[in-house]
Amino acid sequence: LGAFDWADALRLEDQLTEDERMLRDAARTFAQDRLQPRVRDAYREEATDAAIFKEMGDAGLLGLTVPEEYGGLGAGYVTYGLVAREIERVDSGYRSMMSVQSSLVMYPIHAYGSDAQKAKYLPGLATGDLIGCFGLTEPDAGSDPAGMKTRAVKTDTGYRLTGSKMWISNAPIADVFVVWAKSDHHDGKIRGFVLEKGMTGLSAPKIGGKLSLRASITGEIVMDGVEVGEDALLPNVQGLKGPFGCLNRARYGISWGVMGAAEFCWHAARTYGLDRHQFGRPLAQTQLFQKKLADMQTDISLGLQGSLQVGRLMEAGTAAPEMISLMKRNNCGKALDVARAARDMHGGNGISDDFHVMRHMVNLETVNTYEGTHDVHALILGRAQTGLQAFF
Ligand code: TGC
Ligand code: FAD
Repeated sequence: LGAFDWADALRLEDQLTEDERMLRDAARTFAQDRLQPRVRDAYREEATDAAIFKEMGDAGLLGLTVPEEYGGLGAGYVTYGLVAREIERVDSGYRSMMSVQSSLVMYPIHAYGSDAQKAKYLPGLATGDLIGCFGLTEPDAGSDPAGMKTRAVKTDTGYRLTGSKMWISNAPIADVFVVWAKSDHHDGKIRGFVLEKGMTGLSAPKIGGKLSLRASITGEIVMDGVEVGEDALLPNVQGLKGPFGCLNRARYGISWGVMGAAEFCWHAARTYGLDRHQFGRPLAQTQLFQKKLADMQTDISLGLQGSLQVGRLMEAGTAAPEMISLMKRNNCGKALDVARAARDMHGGNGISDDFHVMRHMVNLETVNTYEGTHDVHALILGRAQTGLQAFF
């Protein structure tokens, strides 16, 4: 029988290739050296440092799965997941910045864009010289994006876009906007467009007062008759499968990312319990404390195994979207449970930002909601096993 490593109970490490471990280690060093030291104050001040995109680009962490000719690394989906886990170990907002840029901006331009669009945008997005955002959600269309009101009307030279998007990560600092609109020229079908900062009628005001994900800026996108050329249309996809193709990748990355946040909270709770004494012994020497640690270890170990399996299937081209829903939903819910327990196990210190666990906990409230809420993914899985549509 083999030895038991409490921090890697099911030996995830042995299931990774050497290249995967190397890129994961580089991401961990980057996250711990560059992001961890600034996160507490960024969160306190609700301040997003746009320079982080360039730093992530320099570290090779943007658009990892995009081919090298466009500035990516041509890496596999397991590597992408491992990187998301390391960034989110520091903060879900920093992972959000990375995954929007990679899965929701670079991926659609690469998968659905023209050669000219790929050449124009991808290299700058990969280096972080350009910042991207993805506009699907609207004030009146969140879980039901098919209900969007944004319209693209055909003009002599291209399209005129009118509408507004809500809760858009990176929008106020974005240079490149991938937005989804119903196009009258295509029978009202949803089409993707690439807009650029500075276009007349385009603005992206910041949404203030967030109590979650405060280190990642969020905004609206307002399109007041924005005129674009034919070359702004993403030519190679139409319908909801366009944005969903991107969401599959981002949701998958989130399933790994939240395990990083959960691992941080678990390890912090263990250390705290070993150091802190009450009633003449370490907190970690009580049955209730140990049960909580065992639950954390179990949920995280199983969550990571599930994400690894889906990643391997994505690399083989056989992953189904429902598998991604299962892992996104499970891992977000479990990470939230872990973070809430860790907050509790820190007692009064648990509410201080110096201990970081409450920041992870409130971040995970957002992550459990965006990219399809916990309940929406339950309905996707319910439909898949009953054949019955319960959304409406
Ligand atoms: P439904 O009838 O199910 O499907 C419509 C069409 O879309 C296709 N499709 C998919 N294609 C690829 N992958 C998927 N996962 C797909 N899901 C659906 C489907 O095959 C169909 O295609 P076609 O050709 O037959 O027309 O559509 P519905 O309107 O009934 O959808 C229901 C529901 C609830 C599943 C869906 O709308 C949903 O997932 N809602 C959640 C919305 C959401 O996730 N929004 C995310 C916004 S972006 C974001 O949050 C970014 S945060 C990022 C960060 O900061 O990290
Ligand atoms: P609603 O859809 O109104 O849902 C409210 C509640 O009702 C939820 O509990 C939901 O589960 C429940 N519900 C909805 N429908 C049903 C049903 N049929 N049956 C039972 N219960 C139901 N979007 C983007 O496009 N791009 C981004 O970059 C982006 N970034 C975000 C960043 C942040 C910080 C946040 C908070 C959100 C972001 N979003 C983004 C939006 C996000 O995807 C939506 O908030 C999410 O999809 C939920 O939509 P909603 O907020 O309109 O909630």
